[in-house]
Amino acid sequence: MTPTEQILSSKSEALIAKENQYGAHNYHPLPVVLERGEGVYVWDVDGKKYYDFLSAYSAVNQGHCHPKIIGAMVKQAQTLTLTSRAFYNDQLGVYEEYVTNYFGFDKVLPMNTGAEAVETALKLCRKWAYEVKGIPENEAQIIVCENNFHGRTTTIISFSNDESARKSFGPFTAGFIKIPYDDIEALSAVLKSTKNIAGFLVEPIQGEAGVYVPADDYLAKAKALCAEHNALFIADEVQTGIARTGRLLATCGNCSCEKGCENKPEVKPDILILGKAISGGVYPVSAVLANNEIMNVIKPGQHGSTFGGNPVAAAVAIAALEVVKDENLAQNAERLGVILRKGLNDIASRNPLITLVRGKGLLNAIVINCGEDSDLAWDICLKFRDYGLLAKPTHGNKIRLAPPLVITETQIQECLGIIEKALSEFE
Ligand code: IF1
Repeated sequence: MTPTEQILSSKSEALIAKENQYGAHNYHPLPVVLERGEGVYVWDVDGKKYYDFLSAYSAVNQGHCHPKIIGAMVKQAQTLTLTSRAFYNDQLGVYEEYVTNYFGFDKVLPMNTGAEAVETALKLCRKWAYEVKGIPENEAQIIVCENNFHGRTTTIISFSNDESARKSFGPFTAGFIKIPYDDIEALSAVLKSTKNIAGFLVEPIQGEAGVYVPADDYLAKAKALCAEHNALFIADEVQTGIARTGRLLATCGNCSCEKGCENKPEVKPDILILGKAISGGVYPVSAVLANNEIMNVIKPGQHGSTFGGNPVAAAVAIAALEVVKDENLAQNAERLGVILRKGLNDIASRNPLITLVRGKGLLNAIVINCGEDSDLAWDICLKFRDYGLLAKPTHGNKIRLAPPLVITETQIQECLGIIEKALSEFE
């Protein structure tokens, strides 16, 4: 039985119709039209309040419209927004010093979107492979994992195995080798098979694939294997970074400190890719960090972007990263993630609809007892919506549950109540 759904207001319907008529149909949003966000809450155009359990795919870790980040944006936006990199500006160097010290790297290459940062990392890795490692020109191979998600550019979808992301977008970029995720033997075998491996690009947790958390020692072993074979360990922390998984970076191993990779050199990436919450979801900011022997292969005029490193991005990112430390968001995510997963497992013990709970920190997912092509997870998300919680299925039968990291334990308990109540209507 599909429970009756919340009726959309004429105001919502009209705005949805506008998007359908004038916007490309490249998304299938949940039928809710939002007009305001604050902290863990968003409101629709009719004033109904919701818990945001998607956090714009982990971009608003600091909560919607965080006053400190908004204040930094407004102040800089009223002063100087964009110079291009044809000239220096008074914000970029200050940000570059701040973010490289924050994560423990020599240099940063500032970009705007996550996909741009991934593309930048791939180019950097290839250039290092030819000019430092000595791989013959155009022979570089980069290892990636099956069921990866790194963005939607033509090169990135070239190494995706998601047919809906690839179909009719060829021809594709060569130079990538796919291996199973969380399989150290497979990585070792490819690294031994050829001297032309430039690097290994991996998500510390596969978000889009349904929040797959690898074995505890996977990343450390992968990093060690890459070092043994002089290949670069490239961590895509666009979604898992910035305190989302209960530590500043998911590649930090098991510490809940704020010092990032410095504390866990055995899993410190050679190239770190950040995006989304590096700006608190306020402005498109992404970043590629590396030490000099890698980053210095890029010379003037060899890479860049109009908005990359603009003054507003610089000011916003400093504020967003300060909030992460000032408000102990990594520790909060760690503590509340344990409480959330325990609560979800308790619900699963009473309701067979949840077959699995998985995640780390406040990046979690429940697997629903249905096929990947079933509409049940979607219908459950509609019912979550009716009861005041917004979430969305990923790959059919998994529902990602990822609230802003500023959420409180009381709010987590209230959301567990909403989740159980909604699920009970499908029993
Ligand atoms: C969509 C997914 C999440 C990312 C990782 C790079 C990027 C992303 C690990 C690219 C972006 C976004 C893209 C957005 C939905 C969302 C997403 F469902 F697509 F896969 F989060 F899991 N690396 N992820 O997760 O960053 O260019 O988007 O700034 O495309 O629908 P971007």
